[in-house]
Amino acid sequence: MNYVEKVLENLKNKNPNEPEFLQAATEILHGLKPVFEKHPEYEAAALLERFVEPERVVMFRVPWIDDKGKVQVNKGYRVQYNSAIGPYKGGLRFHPSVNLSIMKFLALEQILKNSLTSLPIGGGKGGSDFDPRGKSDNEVMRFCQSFMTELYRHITPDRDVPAGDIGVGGREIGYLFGQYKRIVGEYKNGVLTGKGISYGGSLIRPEATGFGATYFLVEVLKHKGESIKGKTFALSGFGNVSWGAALKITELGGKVLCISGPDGYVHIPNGMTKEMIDYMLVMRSSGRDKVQDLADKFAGTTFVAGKKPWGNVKADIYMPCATQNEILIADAEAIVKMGIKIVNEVSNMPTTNEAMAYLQEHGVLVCPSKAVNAGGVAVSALEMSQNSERLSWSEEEVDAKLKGIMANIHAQIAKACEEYNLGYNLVAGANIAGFKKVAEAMMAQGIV
Ligand code: 2IT
Repeated sequence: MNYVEKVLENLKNKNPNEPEFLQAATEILHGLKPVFEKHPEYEAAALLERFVEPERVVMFRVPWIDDKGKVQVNKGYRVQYNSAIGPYKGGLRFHPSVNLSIMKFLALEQILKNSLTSLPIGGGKGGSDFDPRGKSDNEVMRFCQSFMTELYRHITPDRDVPAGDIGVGGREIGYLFGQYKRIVGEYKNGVLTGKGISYGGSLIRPEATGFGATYFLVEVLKHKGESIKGKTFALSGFGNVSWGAALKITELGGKVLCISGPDGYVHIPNGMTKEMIDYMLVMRSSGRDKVQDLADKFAGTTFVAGKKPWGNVKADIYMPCATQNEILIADAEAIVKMGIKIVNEVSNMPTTNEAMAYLQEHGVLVCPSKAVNAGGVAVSALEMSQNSERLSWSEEEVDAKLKGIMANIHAQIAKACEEYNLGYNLVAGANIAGFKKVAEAMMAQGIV
């Protein structure tokens, strides 16, 4: 058995109840095989054994009192996975599905994603199984305050810098920051990113993940001698990420033919208008979590209950923007059958390993999420820079930097593909390009 397979076997034996974590680890480690063939010194330093083991995992109780006066208890997590190239950096997810496996998969992906941005940020992730759906503003505030009352002792602007993810947006970051400031008694706004503009947030951070995903796609299309203008898109989700993507795609002359939610998808045959895209924010902040609201409000749209867009909406490019494992093997088969040529993954790990293999074997170009969605965390790192120098940059400045970062990620991946003879396999190239810098930093820093 080769080195990578040995480490993977051991990982499976030691973490048998963590399917999402093992899925991400398998995908990444298989992609890294050529690196270890080229660098036998990595095996001697047990680099991979150290890379897959988180530096630290914090799990804690989050007690809070709901509006009826009843005591509620949730689980809280922070996975501080790898700090070889910078302080731990990654979002907080509040969703009932959150467990240790999901936290570890997200944190592991985040290490390579953050490395790809070329900015000095390590990998981390956190969150809670708290369900924000149907909660009042006061309940969300009390929950966030309790969550931070434990988390604060594990984070500082130089140690670990959380941000948002599913279920954590500007409102939650505000409450979390308020409580952090109150406990430590100092104004350290670099401890969280995704803040409001009035207290140290960065312009373009809300748009960054969706804009970055579109800028990455622009590079991929350029490589093929094409552009976004006139192309049609099927998006899933209707949160912050798909909102930003819909905005930028539409601005660049593409047409967004659908978005989706847990209740089904909405087909928009003429493409989303600016009013519809703006309405996504209203739907999200309503806390209803129903995409049907869009079809109820706008004529010329159709709500399809209980279905995903994949294989049902014909478009040039598919962009999953909802959550992990939204493209299963049956969806992959439907995608191939429909003749879809590009899947631009935006949500973290939207495709199962089986579905990914099927898509690639059948000639679908998959742009991997750890590269495609890196614009979000990249602008978070730019927010940290602005906080450090106590200045705010203009919208144009941040957007130009984001574009440059996404183009650079594409260039790094293309270079890794060339170096390792991978053709234009962006999935394999992204793993290798992201890992390279982390591996070099870990080797330089000794056995830690
Ligand atoms: O998955 C992600 O990259 C995020 N949720 C953003 C993380 C961040 O620190 O901005």
